[in-house]
Amino acid sequence: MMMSLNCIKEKIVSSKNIIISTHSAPDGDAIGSETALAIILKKMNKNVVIVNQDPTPLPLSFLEDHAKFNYPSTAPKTEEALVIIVDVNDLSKIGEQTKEYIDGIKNKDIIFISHHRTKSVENGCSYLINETASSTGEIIYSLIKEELNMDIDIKTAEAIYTAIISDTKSFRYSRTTSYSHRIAAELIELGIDAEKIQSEVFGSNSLGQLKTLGCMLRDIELTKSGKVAYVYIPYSTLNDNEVCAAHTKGFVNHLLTIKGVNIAVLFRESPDKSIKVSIRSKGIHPIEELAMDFGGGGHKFAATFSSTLPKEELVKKITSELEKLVTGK
Ligand SMILES: [Mn+2]
Repeated sequence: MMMSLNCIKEKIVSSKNIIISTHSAPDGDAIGSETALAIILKKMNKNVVIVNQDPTPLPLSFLEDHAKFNYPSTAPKTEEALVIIVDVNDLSKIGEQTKEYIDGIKNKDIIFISHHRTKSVENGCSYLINETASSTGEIIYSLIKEELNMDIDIKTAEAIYTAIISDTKSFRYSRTTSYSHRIAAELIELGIDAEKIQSEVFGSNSLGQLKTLGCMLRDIELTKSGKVAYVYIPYSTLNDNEVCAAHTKGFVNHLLTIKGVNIAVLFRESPDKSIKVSIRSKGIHPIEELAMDFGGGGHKFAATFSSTLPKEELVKKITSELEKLVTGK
């Protein structure tokens, strides 16, 4: 069932216990949205518990002062709750143990709040999906301001700002709108230190991360047209530099900065030998369908999937599909 912001408000008002969760390997939009929502719901005297499968990534650890993050094993159990899952719309993406934790709540309503397109809807779950929002943080802002009529304090403002800059890469991506900028302007007027948050989110690389990035940059290739850039990162590169997969997030965007390139693809080998494929498009050629054909998805111009095809076959298949797309041949 699709749901409006107003219906979510009613659910929140009539619930005492609220569980907040998000996708595994959470990013800035996920953690920022959870944090902002948790602060506001606490102010509304709700019992709020955030339950995440995975730890908060290091660059976002400053938000751990703003809200408490629990794992499924340590989160207090409850018999009855409203479950709000942000930045994702699929129970299979919140992590096995988190799903078990939620399954264990006897009486519950589950609401997904996200800006990711829904492929399927689950029975008994409600969805608020706004595909035009730059980030889930933007939807949370609307919920807080327009429906809950709550004031945004500094900590909430920092969390929302983190969510928006994370998903727009500091207002650079195509889904950034005047609304995104207006929200940011308001948050800055509230007194957040935007520069500090920017450097927390984007300036917290480890040495290993930069070395991994260096290896990747060295190996970039272009297709014949020069419009598709791609690169393969073997698992050994991550392992040698003591870097986990989450730390390569955003690497693919470097490929898009090559002049003339319209589509970038990062192939990253996982420990189990499968290959995670991240595709980014500058906003001319939609690539979501291709990712969906391989069982993945995302947004029109940014999508991912995993494949167990052998490396050579997969790279050839994807780059030639994309080459066809950009050359129209
Ligand atoms: Mn997001």
